[in-house]
This record gives sequence, structure tokens and C-alpha cells, in this order.
Amino acid sequence: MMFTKTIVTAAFAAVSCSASAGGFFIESEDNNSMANANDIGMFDIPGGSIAIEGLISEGDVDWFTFSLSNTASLSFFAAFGTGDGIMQIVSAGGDVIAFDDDSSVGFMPAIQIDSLSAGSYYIGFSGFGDVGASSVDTDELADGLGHMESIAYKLNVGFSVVPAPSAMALLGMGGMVATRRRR
Ligand SMILES: [Ca+2]
Ligand SMILES: [Ca+2]
Ligand SMILES: [Ca+2]
Repeated sequence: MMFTKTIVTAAFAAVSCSASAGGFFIESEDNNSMANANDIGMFDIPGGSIAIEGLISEGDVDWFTFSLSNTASLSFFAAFGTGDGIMQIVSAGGDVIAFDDDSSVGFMPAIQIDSLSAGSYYIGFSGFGDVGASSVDTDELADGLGHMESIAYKLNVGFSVVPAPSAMALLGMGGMVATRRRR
């Protein structure tokens, strides 16, 4: 019984207490590797958006990390005036899930990912000349080397989080336990 109670409490906390609505984040150096990534938070139900403000100059790369409480669909896009930026999305294990150079307007990168599993992920923003599309499905991470761009950027992360079946099952179990305890 005690064990069940603990699980119910944890499930409730995951749904109701994590930041999710949205916000604004300013990058902080040194964020030049996954290990030193700026943490932009835990994303939870129902979703929202975060705007990151940052700056890269020649040789700089900016890494950000976030975690998903449940399966989510995400949209990443960078906006800037001049320069040519690129972006990678990387798993916690260091594998490149997605890369983009110019899918948005002009030289701006944009990436959409459907049904990303719960867990931690990384976003790398760098300049054209660093890594390329061939980095997808490898562990070749942006390191800032090889680019000469100077870019003042806004990186927008939009997300819609869908409760995973396991989370729904936990909540359902919580309801059953509560009913039993009232008897
Ligand atoms: Ca920077
Ligand atoms: Ca940096
Ligand atoms: Ca680009």
C-alpha cells in the first residue's frame, strides 16, 4: 500500500508541477558542449513554447537541453537577421536525431519532430560550415569549429505533450486507490 501511494504522488507531481506554459530564456556561456548545455527545463502536459535569445560569433556553438515528461511533438526554428545558422537535435546518448540548415526563411534552420519519447534531449545551434546533414544518425556534434558566422538569434521551441499510456494508467490507478481508501 505504501508503495502504491508513492507512485500515485509521483504521477500527480509530474502532471501538475512541472513548468510547461512557456517562457523566455537567455543563453549563458560556456555552453559549448552537451555537458555544459543550458537547461531550459522540463516540458509537460499540455505543452507550450520557449523563446531562447542567444549570440554566436566565429567558432561559437550554443547547446541547450530540455526534458520531456511524456511523448511530445516539437517544432524548433531559429530567427535572425543576418548570417547562416544550422541546428542539430541530439538524444541524451549523443546521437544526432535531426539536422537542418535552411528549411525556414532565408538561411534559417527549422526542424519538426513527431512523437519524441519522454527523456532528455539537446539542441545545438551553430554557424554554416560546422556540421552538416551527414551528421544525422551519427555522434558528430556541432563544436563551433569551421564557421565564421556572427548571428544574434532567437531560437523558438514549441511543443505539444501527449500523456503516454503508462502515465494514464498510473493516474487511473491513483483514482482506484483513492476510491478504495475512502471506504
Ligand atoms: Ca553563444
Ligand atoms: Ca557558446
Ligand atoms: Ca542555414
